[in-house]
Amino acid sequence: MESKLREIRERVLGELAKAESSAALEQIRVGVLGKKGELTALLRGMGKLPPEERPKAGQRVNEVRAELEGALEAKGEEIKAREKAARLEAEAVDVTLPGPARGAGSLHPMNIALERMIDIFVGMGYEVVEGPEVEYDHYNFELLNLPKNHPARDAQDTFYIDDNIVLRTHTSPVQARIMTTRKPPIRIVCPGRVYRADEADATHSPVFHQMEGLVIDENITMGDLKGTLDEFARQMYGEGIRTRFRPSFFPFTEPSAEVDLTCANCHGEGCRMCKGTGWIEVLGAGMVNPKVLDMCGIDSKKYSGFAFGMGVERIALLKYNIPNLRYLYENDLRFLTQYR
Ligand code: 2U9
Repeated sequence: MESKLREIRERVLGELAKAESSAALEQIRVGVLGKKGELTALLRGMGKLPPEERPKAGQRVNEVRAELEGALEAKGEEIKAREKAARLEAEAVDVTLPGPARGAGSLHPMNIALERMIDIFVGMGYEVVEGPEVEYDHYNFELLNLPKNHPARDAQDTFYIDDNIVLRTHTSPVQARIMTTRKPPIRIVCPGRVYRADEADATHSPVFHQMEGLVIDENITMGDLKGTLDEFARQMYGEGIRTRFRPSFFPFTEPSAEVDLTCANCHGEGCRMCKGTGWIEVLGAGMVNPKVLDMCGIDSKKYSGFAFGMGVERIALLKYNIPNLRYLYENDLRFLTQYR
């Protein structure tokens, strides 16, 4: 029995010295200490010994068992540490490597166009003014000579909050507010979001953007308006782009004009884009109706002024040759990233 015990001890210690993985260690442990292990079998076989030898033999087996358990544990710690070190090395991360590049955003093409528009007018001495999108009927309609029965006030065309409050249908109320609070000279542009109860299509959207301008001083004439819009057209679309005024009607201006620009596609020759006319309709304008000046508290005998209005989306579509308004609203990066 003692020789068998020694043989097991020597062999197991030898195997342990050579073991290199947790799996190999476990195999050794099961082979000697497990339910069917050699030491376990030895303990079971003690029944065959004479009774007086059993306590001594039991003690010896337990001594060897304790020694092997200790050796297994020590070896286990050693292997675990080695395996951990190997794993750390294999999984090492180079924290100095550059991360994934973060894509830089860019301005929306409509805002690129709007910033250009604003720059041009600021360059001519205009001030930029903004106002509320939820507006009183008084500023949106009444002061602009759009009286109670005017068709533009119809709920078919205008979003009403209540009887007296609307989503502004143009940025004109911003100018009306300025006229009621300041004395001339006034020279402002008013960009912003406006709302109309329109069905969306290639050229209409219920939410769109306008930029309107207003100049009021002594001796302001239609010639000033024409010169101003000529300069705007030239700076926005290039040399050789001229304006053409056609008579029109707006309640807030008198006289009023629809303003066309030379077709930038054919330089006035006539093409598909301008339907052969050589002109593209781009904005509206006129001399501020004296009735509007007086309603806003500005003496129409002393002062005169001009005003104009344009759709920012329309200006952007023309500038970038974009065929459909919807491209501006779909936020498809394949479209947006073309304009930086
Ligand atoms: C005040 C007095 C006059 C602003 C004007 C237009 C002509 C015009 C349209 C262009 C295309 C609107 O965006 S659009 O649909 N605008 O034709 N707007 S004159 O006249 C004013 C504004 C404020 C106090």
